[in-house]
Amino acid sequence: MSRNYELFYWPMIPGRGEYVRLALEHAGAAYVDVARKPPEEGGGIKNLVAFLGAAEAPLPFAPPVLVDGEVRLGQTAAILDYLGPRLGLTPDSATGRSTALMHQLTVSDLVSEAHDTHHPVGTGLYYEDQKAEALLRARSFRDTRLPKFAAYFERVLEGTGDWLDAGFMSYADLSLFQTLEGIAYAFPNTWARVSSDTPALRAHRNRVAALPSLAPYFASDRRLPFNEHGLFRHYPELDPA
Ligand SMILES: N[C@@H](CCC(=O)N[C@@H](CS)C(=O)NCC(=O)O)C(=O)O
Repeated sequence: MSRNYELFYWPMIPGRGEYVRLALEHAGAAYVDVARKPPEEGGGIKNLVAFLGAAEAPLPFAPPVLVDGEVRLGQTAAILDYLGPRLGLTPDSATGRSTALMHQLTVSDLVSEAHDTHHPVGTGLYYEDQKAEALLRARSFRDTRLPKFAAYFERVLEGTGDWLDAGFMSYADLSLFQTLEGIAYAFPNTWARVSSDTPALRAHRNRVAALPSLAPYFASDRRLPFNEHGLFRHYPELDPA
């Protein structure tokens, strides 16, 4: 826990970097958020892009990237699977570790589907240039996909109790929380409907929100508020009453 992890992520964007930060912050791990440092100290977007482009194996595809000494990892789920045992955020057993990863990957699928509501055609295009498709995609997310994911996690929690894996809070619990926060921000009307049918999920979100380990982080400027540059964006037309 005393090592200095390095996290590389877009400095002002509330995106997948948040998932890694939550795990590090919960554990009280020492880490440097490299891109948030001043450019002359190696921070900023230019340095981040140069870091990502450096041909060093293993070469991660996209941020977030975690560096721990010789270890250099991309892919949020792989990073969390690596950090889990080191931060006490996965059970010791192989089954427990795989279960956490399974839940994380399902959360990642939900995150991608939420993202695709505002960028259904191309991530490199403006939202305004794919608005017609976004309206269609968001309808399917609201009516079918989000209720299906929510009902699934509700069923899991009905079976396990407080956490996704019975009796053990893992990084996947933190990730589910972050995702529900994002969805409640982006789709407040839809979330009000969906969450009224999923009391265990509502309670889970409140349980993570109240963790004393995260209180200093939530009160700090390290915690980025959601905005229309991140994964979860609030466009009222995508979330009718
Ligand atoms: N599956 C990857 C996705 C990584 C990803 O899409 N990162 C975004 C920021 S949240 C990015 O910068 N992508 C650049 C790109 O895909 O070109 C993960 O879970 O980490």
